[in-house]
Amino acid sequence: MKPLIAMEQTWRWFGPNDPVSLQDIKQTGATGIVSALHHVPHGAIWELNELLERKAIIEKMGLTWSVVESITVHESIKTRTGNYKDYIEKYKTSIRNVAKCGIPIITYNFMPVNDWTRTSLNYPMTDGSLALYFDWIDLAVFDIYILKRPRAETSYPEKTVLAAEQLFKTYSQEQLDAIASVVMFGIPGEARTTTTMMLEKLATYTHIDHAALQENLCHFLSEISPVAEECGVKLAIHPDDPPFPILGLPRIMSNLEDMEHILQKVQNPANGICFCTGSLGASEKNNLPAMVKALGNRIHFVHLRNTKRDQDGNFFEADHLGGDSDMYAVVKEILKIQQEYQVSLPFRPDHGHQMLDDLKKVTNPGYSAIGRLRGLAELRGLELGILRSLEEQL
Ligand code: DNO
Repeated sequence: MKPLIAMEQTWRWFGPNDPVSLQDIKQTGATGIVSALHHVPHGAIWELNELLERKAIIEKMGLTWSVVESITVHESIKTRTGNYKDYIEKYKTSIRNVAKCGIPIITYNFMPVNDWTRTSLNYPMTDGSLALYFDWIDLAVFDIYILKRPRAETSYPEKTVLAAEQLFKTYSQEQLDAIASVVMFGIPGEARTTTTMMLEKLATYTHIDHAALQENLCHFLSEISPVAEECGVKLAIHPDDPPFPILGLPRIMSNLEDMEHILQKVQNPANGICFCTGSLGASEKNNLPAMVKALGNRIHFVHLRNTKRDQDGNFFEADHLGGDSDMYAVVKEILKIQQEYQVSLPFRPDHGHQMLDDLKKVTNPGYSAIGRLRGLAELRGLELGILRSLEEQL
């Protein structure tokens, strides 16, 4: 009997400055690398020579550059203002250059202003490890008292506004600065933002609602999907993290409906999803195994991670097999899709706790080695168990 198709095990590497080296990654057992040219400013073309240079470094270690994550979408494209047409053309050139290197998948996101958002990067777990955490009251403190976004308090329930007012009074300037730098953290190796820059960017969305942002995304996709298809690259949009509106911004990639909307509007096989269980799982409304089933072969890349919510919607990043999402059921659905469509999807263990020796090191938040290694090891075992039992049923 032919063995069933397993997922491709990949690992995110932020490039030569990543404290986790390619040699370290070799020892995790991952074979694929997820990487990006983080030093290239948002909107600029990813030049072929730079891509080839990065690819050579990865291959020298016997690894494969399997996924590009991410080519950031310039804010002008998201707001469809200014030089957006130019930026779309540049994006197309970058896609073509990625294709020339033989990298088959590009991940990106369409989150306005900020990439992923948390309020703490070292939230203590009972076992002494540290996790990433999102707290509504701290977000409101940032929004109302640090950023001072006009009418920010109207974005929160009264209870949260009152709690934020109390909490703000107890915070030192140092603590406030820390919250601000966490909320605006962004991606390692990319330009940092300031509250002034953030306020300016937020203002550009004043007249962009959910429908308008959706339309801007569909326009962008209708332009780039044919290029991706022609050169054999699959696109994978990353969901909103967290999957609900924050800072008064519209969010358009937070649930199945959002995903089906773009797949339906831009019917091109290159147009697909990065299924991030950690992002989507932070909303109790999302039924992840059902989403995987519904999306089928439109899932092009997978991030496996778990979150644990409280009754107010705050959440911390849990162990990969812990938390609110049923990882067994999700992985099983993904494996079924793989057999149905005869594909092996790349997945990466997304984020991990800072733990053991990594607690003494400077690490990229969420991306220390040991926590992710624990996640990868557990997921690998889970996958093997599911595959074996599926094989037995045949
Ligand atoms: C966070 C990541 C995101 C993701 C981008 C994809 O750790 O999952 O930063 O890479 O949003 O575009």
